[in-house]
Amino acid sequence: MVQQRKRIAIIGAGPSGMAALRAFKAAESSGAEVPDVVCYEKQDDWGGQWNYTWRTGTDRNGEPVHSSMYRNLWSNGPKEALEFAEYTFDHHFGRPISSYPPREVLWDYINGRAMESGVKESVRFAHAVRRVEFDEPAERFTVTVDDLRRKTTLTEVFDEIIVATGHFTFPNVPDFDGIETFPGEVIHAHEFRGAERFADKRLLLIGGSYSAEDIGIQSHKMGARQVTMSYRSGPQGFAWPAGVDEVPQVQRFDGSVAHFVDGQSREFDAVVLCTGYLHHYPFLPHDSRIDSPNNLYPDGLYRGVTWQRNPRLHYLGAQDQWFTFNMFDAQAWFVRDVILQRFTLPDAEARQAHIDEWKRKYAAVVDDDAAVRFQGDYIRDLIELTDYPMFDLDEVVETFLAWKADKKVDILTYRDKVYRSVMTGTMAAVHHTAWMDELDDSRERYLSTPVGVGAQPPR
Ligand code: FAD
Ligand code: NA7
Repeated sequence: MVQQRKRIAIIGAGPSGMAALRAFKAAESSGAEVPDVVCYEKQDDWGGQWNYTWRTGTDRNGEPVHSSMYRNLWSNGPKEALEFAEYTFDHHFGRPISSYPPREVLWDYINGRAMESGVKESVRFAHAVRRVEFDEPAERFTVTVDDLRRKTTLTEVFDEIIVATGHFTFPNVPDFDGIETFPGEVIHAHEFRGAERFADKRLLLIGGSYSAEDIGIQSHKMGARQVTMSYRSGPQGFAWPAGVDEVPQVQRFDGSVAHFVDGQSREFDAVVLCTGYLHHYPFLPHDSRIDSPNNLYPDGLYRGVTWQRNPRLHYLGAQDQWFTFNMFDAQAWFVRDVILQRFTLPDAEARQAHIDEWKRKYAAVVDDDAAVRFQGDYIRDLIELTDYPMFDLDEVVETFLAWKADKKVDILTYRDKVYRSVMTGTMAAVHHTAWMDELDDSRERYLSTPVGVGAQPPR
């Protein structure tokens, strides 16, 4: 009897889905027999967060706009901390580039690797996955997908599913007393596309994490009159420039005035909710969906990827992220090896014991430094089980810690700093223009040497 080739569906072609495509291709190139892999991506192109759209709300097909990118998005961590171990920045660009590239340049990098792998033909673009159902006796999934171009609905059957849809798409929108009386614009960071509109405005950002920080300094860069960030748990504590500061939680709004829990009040022109995102997987039945806050070890996933209740279902990139692209690689290689049966999954009890052990380790994480180390250890654990090239994770951790220290020194200039690649040993180039003075984020401008501009030392 002819054995049917296994069929695998990857849902989403952002960096996580692209890592999965690359992982299967790497196995195939080394002579392994690999399953039939189909990747569904609802956009017309891959790259997820790094594939920009100007649209907000819904896209031209009426689908929720993917992830939460903005025009002036620059990497908020050093590229040396996200570099792929088997496709380096030096290899892609042919020369050293700076440590904090803008969005288009990072898209170029991940696109370059995926193009080199020749995996585009496995992606069905403009295909939105609507439903995934598991037939228990047959041990197979039926996937219902809308072809958004042809306006048809298809169902296909798969043996295993890899969910790679990201978790920074569906905004967490809490309610605040009286916010309906605020006369100005109220948006969530998900809808933010550029800070130019906040020039000369008094802006309130609610939230105390990356989005508040970055949209705050972008707005300062673009000439906001005043930027106020309101935190719930604790201040971010950076040495903010004049015109930017932090206050505690909003208690209520009264028209354009926000009152804070410490008794002070301020008037604002616009509000951006930087209150994070929800894990939301509308195409999955509830018992297969991650239900977790944004953290480093969402519950229910063996080794952070394989759904405990049904180990034929896998998630990539479901964690909060210090490490990104190289973590997605480690996860993708591991999931691939589970699917190829190079790694034998232990029974449910042993898997649960492993989950519990890592949850205990995570519970002992007390600060950001420990969190970075925890994620480094998590990645090491995965890579040790696969043939993904091991890299010096301790050194990447040190890069993260240096990045955090740079941010403490000056939140406006940290992106001018340079780091050494852990993969190649190459020192990054100093960018031709300081980040605060750079108003053009294009790849073309980034890779050019503008006339009259020499490489400047970091400020
Ligand atoms: P995504 O990039 O979100 O990609 C998911 C893909 O799945 C999308 O293409 C989407 O269209 C597709 N999809 C979703 N649902 C369906 C469906 N039902 N059917 C078909 N396709 C579907 N990381 C860094 O390393 N550096 C940074 O500077 C950085 N900055 C960030 C800034 C912001 C504002 C945000 C939100 C994130 C940032 N990140 C950063 C983290 C970023 O999420 C990761 O770098 C990376 O993009 C995650 O990849 P992903 O593939 O898991 O998800
Ligand atoms: P995060 O990192 O998940 O942070 C969400 C923030 O929103 C965090 O500071 C929360 O406060 C805050 N929050 C959530 N609910 C509320 C309410 N009700 N009131 C006040 N504040 C609230 O999301 P980000 O968007 O900043 O970053 C996501 C990714 O984008 C990240 O990976 C970056 O690379 C870019 P808390 O601290 O929990 O008290």
